[in-house]
Amino acid sequence: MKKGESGVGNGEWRRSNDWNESLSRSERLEVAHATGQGHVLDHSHAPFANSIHPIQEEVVMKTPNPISPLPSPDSPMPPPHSPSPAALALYRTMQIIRQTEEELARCHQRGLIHGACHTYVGQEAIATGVCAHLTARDPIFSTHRGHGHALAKGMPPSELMAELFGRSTGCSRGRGGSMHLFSPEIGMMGTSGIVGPCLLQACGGGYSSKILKNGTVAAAFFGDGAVNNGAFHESLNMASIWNLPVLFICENNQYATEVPFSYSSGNPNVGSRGSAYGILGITVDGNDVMEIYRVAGEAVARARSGGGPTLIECKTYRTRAHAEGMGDFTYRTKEEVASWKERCPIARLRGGVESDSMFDQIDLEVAEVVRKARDFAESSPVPDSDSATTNVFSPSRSCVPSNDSPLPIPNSRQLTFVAATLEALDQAMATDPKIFVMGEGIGERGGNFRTTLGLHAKYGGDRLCDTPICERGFVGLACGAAMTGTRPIIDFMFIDFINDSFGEIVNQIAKMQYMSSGRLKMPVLLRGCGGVGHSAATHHSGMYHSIYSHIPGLRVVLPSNPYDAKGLMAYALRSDDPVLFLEHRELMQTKGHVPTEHYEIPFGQARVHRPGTDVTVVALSLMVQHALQAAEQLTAEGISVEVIDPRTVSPLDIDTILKSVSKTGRILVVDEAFGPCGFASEIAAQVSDAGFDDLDAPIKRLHGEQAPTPYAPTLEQAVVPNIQRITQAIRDLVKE
Ligand SMILES: Cc1ncc(C[n+]2csc(CCOP(=O)(O)OP(=O)(O)O)c2C)c(N)n1
Ligand SMILES: [Mg+2]
Repeated sequence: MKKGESGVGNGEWRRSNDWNESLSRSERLEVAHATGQGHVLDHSHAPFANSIHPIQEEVVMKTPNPISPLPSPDSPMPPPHSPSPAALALYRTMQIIRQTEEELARCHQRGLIHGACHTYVGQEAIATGVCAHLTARDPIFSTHRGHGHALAKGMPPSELMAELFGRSTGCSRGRGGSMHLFSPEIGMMGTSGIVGPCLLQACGGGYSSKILKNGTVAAAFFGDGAVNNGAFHESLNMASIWNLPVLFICENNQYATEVPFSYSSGNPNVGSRGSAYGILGITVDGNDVMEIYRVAGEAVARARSGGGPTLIECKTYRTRAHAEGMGDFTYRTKEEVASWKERCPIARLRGGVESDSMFDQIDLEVAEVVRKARDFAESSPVPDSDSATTNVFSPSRSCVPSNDSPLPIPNSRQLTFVAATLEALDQAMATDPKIFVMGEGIGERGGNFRTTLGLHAKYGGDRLCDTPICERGFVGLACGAAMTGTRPIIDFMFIDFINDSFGEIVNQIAKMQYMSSGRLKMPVLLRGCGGVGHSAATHHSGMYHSIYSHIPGLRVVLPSNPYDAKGLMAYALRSDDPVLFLEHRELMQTKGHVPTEHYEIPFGQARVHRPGTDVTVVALSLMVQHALQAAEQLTAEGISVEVIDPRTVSPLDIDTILKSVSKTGRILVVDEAFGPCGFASEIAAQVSDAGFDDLDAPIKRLHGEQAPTPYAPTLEQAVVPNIQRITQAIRDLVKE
C-alpha cells in the first residue's frame, strides 16, 4: 500500500494468528527479523474463522454483515439467526456509548457543557471489543477522546454526564470534564488531555503487574496522532524489553484534529510498526466489533500468560467533528464522512436485522438509561468551592521521629551522604516489596554514584531495573506504576536529565492526586545529583529546585548532610506524594554521623543548625555548609549568625524562618540556583508579607549568576556563592 492510501475494503486489512505465544523475546525478534513483517499475515488469504473463540465463532457466523469489507468479498454470507448473548452484550455497550455521546452533543449545543466535548461516535466497536476482556482490576489509560473507554470499562453514563456538566457527582468530582476522566475503582485510571502519556502509563500498569505478580493486564487507548510522538516509541520499546502485559490500542481514525495521518506519518501503517520493537503488531478493521473482540481476546490471553505486549491498530473514523462545536469540512468532505457513516459499527453488528428485534429492546432500554443519566447530571449539585484546593497532596502521616542531630558525636558511626541514602533505601526495600528502582546503570553496577550498590544482588533485576536511555519513557512508566499500586524510584544519576521528562512530571505525576480527587496516590521518588563544582559544565551541574517547587503536587527535598539525607530519604520512601530528592554532588562523599536504625525526618521542618542573634541566614544543600563556615568566621568579628536549613522547599517551613527574623531583624537567603523567580525570591516575599514589622534592614539574596554553568574552574567559581561572598554579604547586611 502506498503512503496515504486507506486500507479499508481493499483487501489490505491485516492480522496475525500464528504468533507463537511461547516464544521468548529473542525468539520473537528472530522471527520478526527473519520475516520482515512476516508475522503480520494478509487476512484476505487466511481462513476466516481459523482461530476464533467459540462464542465469537457462533456470533460471527450468525451475523450477516453487508457493510463489512471482512471477510473477503468471496466468502459465503452466513444465514441470519438471532444474535448470541455475547453479541447482544457488545451491542448494548456500543449503544450505551452512542446514545450517551449523542445526548452529550445535544447538551453541548444547549450550553450545558462548559468545556470541550470530544465524542467517540463511529469508534464504539474498539473500546467495546477490548474492554469486554478486562476486569475491574485490569487498568486502562486513555486519551482526550475517552468517553467510550470509560463507558466500556463500566462507568455509568450518569457519572460521565455529571462530569461534563461539572457536577460533584461526576467521575472526577467536577475537576476534569471531557478530557480528564477518573474512576480507578473500575480500572479506569484516567484520560489525559495530553497526547502520548497514556502509553507510558500503561507500561507502568504492566510493570506493576510484574512486581505485584497479580496477573493484571494494562491497556492504552490512543489515536493516530500519538504514534508519531516519542511516547509511542519509548513505550513499545520498554514493553518489549521487559515483556510487559500491555495492549497498545491505536484508534486510527485517520485524522489528528485536522491533520490527515497520511500527511503526518512517514510510515502510514501502524500495526506493522510492532516488528520494529520486537513485538506483535496487528491491524484490524476498527468498525468490526467481533473482529476486535476476537483479536483483543487473544492479546489479553497472551499478556496474562506471560506472552508480552501486543500493538493493535484499529482502522476507524470519527463521524462527528473533532470536538463539539468545531468546524468539520475544511479538511475532509461530506462525502467522506457519509461513506464512513455507512460503515457504522452498530448497524454492522445488527447485520440488517429489522425492527422488533432484541436489538430494538436494547435501544429502548439504553435510551431510558441515558435519559435518567442526563436528569441525574442536571440535578446534581455543583462542587463546593471549598474543595477547589483539596487533594493536591496526600494527608500527612505520622512517622518514626528523629531525636538526633547531624552534629558530630564522639566515636559514632560515620557514613557518607550516599551511603546514608543507600542504607535508608535498603531498609525500605527489605520491608516493602512494592518498591522498585529504575535508572541507567542502577542494576548490577549499583549506580554511577553507588546509590544502589549491592541492592541488585539482594532484590533482583525486576526491582533494580536498568533502563534504556529514555527518561521521559521511564518517568511516564513510573507514573502508571504508582497509579497501579507500586512505589517506583527513578534514579536519574545527574538531575539535569530530569528535564527530558518534564511533561510527565508536571502534567501527570504532579496532578494525578488532585485530578483523581485523592483516589490515586502518587508515591514516586525522583532522585539525582546536581550542583556546581566538578567542572561538569552546563548539562551536569543543574539545580532545579525552584522550577519544580513552583508546581502544586510535588515535594522537593534538598538534604545538606548525611544524617538528614538518611532520615529524609526514609520519610520519602513512605510518602504518598511525588518527591524530588536532590543531592548535591559536592556533598555526596562528605561523611557524618548516621545512626544504624530506621528513623525519619518529616518534610516541612527546618533545622536551625546554629543559633544566632544578629542575622538570619537561610540556605539549602551545599550552601548550608558554606553558610556554617561563614558564620564561624564571623564569630571572631563579633557577628552572631543564625543558620537555618529548610531541608524541603516544598513544603516550606516559613514559621521557623519568621521566628528567627523576629529575633535577628535581618535575613540573607543564599541559593546556588538562579535568582529570578527563585527560592530566595519566594522567601523574601513571604518574609516581607508576614514579617515586615520585624525587619531592621532590607531582605538580601545571594544566588547563582543568571548564566548556564561554565566548565573552567575559574569560570565555574565565578557563577556561584562561596564562603567568602557569603561572609561579605553578611557583613554588609549587618551594616545596613
Ligand atoms: C502533546 C499534545 N499536543 C497537542 C495537543 C492538542 N491536541 C488535542 S487532540 C489532538 C489531535 C489528536 O489526534 P489523535 O491522537 O489522532 O486523536 P483523535 O482526536 O483523532 O481521536 C491534538 C493535536 C495535545 N492535546 N497534546
Ligand atoms: Mg486521530
